[in-house]
Amino acid sequence: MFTRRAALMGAAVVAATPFVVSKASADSESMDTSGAKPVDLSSLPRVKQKLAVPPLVHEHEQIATSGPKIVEFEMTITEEEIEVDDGVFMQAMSFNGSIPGPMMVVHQDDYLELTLINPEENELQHNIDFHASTGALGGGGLTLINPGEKVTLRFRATRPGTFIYHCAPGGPMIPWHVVSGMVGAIMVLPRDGLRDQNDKPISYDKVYYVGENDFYIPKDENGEYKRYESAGDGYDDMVDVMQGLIPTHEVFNGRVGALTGAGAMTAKVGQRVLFIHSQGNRDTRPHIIGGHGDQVWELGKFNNKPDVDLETWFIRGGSAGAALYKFLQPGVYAYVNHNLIEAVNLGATGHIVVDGDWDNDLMEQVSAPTPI
Ligand SMILES: [Cu+2]
Repeated sequence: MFTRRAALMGAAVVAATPFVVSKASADSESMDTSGAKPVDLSSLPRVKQKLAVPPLVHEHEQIATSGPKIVEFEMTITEEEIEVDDGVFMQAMSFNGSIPGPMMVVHQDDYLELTLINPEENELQHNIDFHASTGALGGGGLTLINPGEKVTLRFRATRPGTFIYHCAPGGPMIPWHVVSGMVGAIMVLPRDGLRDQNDKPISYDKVYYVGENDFYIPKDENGEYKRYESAGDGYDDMVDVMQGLIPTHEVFNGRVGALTGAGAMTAKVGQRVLFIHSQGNRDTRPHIIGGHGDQVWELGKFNNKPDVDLETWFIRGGSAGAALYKFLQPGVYAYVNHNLIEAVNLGATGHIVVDGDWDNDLMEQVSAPTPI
């Protein structure tokens, strides 16, 4: 039968971007699991969870108060131009309209059930690869959808930790979609909550999700950043920049300065804040200037004991880590990628504004600057 889907899979989605489908062959990335035994989950409770826009994270229990359930999420894929820095634009792709995509939180042994929507007005095929899931390219082989389609995937969250998810529609589409913004993260909490280095229960007062992205925005012959009509229109130029492996921008939450000023993170002295940090493509090294990581799950996986008292931690490209810090002094803390060129010149800087009383025992200016 010649369906609309078959037409889209086999031919160009849009005449202007014929490379899109010819390189992202649906056949090689899709998987048929129709012969598998059915599983009966009808006895499990279902919860619909609304997502928050990063750096915020949706409401959740740290310790599960009931048994495993099916947690339903819905995300819509967007293809739209964003402003990465003042006057610098990129044809971005994103999960649910934010870069990074929203953080999803479940408990170990819950089932995460995602409905992914690719609206008619989009031009490209997309899917989702959950690093927290098992099989079928992390779900990528079961979720490839054309514009005008939606798909629902369910997986059991068997391993606790923070994990990224990203679009991976095949071949050279994979890095292109990822560096165009299609990365997010999930946190699978142990059912009885987090534990510190001594195996004692530990909790957080606040949680923030910082998603770091490397962008590769082409310039014209005069050195000015270029703008394009659509993502496909800028594809060839962007690949040229990508092949050099030097990003033009390295940003937190989609834009230079997204987490400063009105977008700054906040805390109070005495509060424990959990920072989840993801990077889908490139290594990075978060650091809180003037603070520490009290407990850091650098690899993001909660079955490993956290490291303690860290100054800087390492997030491998393709992973998400978690750092817990109890703020002890008020002030404006810079949260940076401690490759300082990337932090200051390329954009990877955020702020945490912390209220409270200064502690002279921890630090005091013994004498103010004065002429020698
Ligand atoms: Cu995509």
